[in-house]
Amino acid sequence: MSATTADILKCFALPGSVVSAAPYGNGHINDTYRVVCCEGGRESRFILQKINRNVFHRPEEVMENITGILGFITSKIEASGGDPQREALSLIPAREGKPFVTDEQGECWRIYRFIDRTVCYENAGDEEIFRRSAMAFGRFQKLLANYPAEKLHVTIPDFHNTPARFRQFWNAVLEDAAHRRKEVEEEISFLAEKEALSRKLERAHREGILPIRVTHNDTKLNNILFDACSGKALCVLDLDTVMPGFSVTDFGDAIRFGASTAAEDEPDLGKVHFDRHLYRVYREGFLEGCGGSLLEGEEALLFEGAKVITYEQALRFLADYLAGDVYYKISRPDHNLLRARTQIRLLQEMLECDPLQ
Ligand code: ADP
Ligand code: GN1
Ligand code: MG
Repeated sequence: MSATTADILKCFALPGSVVSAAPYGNGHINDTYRVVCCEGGRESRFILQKINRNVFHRPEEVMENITGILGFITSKIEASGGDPQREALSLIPAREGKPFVTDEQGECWRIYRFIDRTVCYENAGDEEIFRRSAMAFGRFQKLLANYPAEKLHVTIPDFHNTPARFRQFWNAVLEDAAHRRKEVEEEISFLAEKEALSRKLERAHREGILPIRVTHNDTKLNNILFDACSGKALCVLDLDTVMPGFSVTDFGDAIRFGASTAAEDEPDLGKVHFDRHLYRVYREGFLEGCGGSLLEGEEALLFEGAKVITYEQALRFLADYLAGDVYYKISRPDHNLLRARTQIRLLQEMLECDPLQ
């Protein structure tokens, strides 16, 4: 445990003494640690996170959103006879009363209760797991349907504004800060050719087909915990990006990650395919989870959402590769390039099929 983590942990009223704090999970954004405490021979676990300030410029606004959302979700879970301690994240307040601590460097830290006896999946593999995650994300959206959206801070402006993402990508190409442009001309041309895709959802919104809702905005499978015993999709995690958005974007983000035959960073593109069966499984689960709350026009745009978000993610990964890996965590020099290539491969296959046929 580093001196910093030890000092931060002292700011929270944890039970007994801290036994360990070690890096945990596979998130690309925050620094996550699993903390083990011991009191009278009894162990309890927590998740300590340092919010990435490079990504979230106003972490206190992120925390304000999260406390509001968790309060809202918790009372709904209680009202329906559920167990909010397992079905929702719960924050441990700092000793001075706030739900987070800011250190001398201005870094913002928070602690969640670790939800025990759960599993987190990095890929779908089993279709039943994927179906359950779809229902959970659909339900999450339904649960927040009447959350006062005007209370939410926009934690990352233009987060899923794909035309803006295209402009950021193009700037990264022009700047070529890491001198990598020459290696990726083929990928750049493909993405530039498909620029029209970036405008599809915004246009549908302007035409009144796609309403703004409160959405999760980061619906990867590894942002859900499953009950280890029952297999139920138990708890939706990673609430940093809950903001007003489009339902089809939440749908699409889960598809590009989970309806793939390989990991997001698979180096062998021969293994990367868009899995139409998994797509159908997720679609069914998501619609069931939404419980009839989607409009006909939104339902018709679900596959469009998947294509647009896969395209957007390719833009984001490749832009970060060109910029010199300044946004996503990487564990090899070409990590963002590998990620961009899997998204391009998935998009190419999506563009050539109708998954409902
Ligand atoms: P990031 O924003 O970096 O993706 P997450 O909030 O998604 O961070 O957390 C990273 C990982 O930590 C998750 O994918 C999950 O495996 C694990 N995790 C997060 N919160 C909890 C929790 N309360 N209980 C158990 N595991 C958790
Ligand atoms: C990031 O935090 P994590 O790993 O769940 C990113 C998502 C991307 C995803 C790609 C705040 O999600 O938008 O889709 O990586 N989160 C943020 O794997 O940028
Ligand atoms: Mg995450």
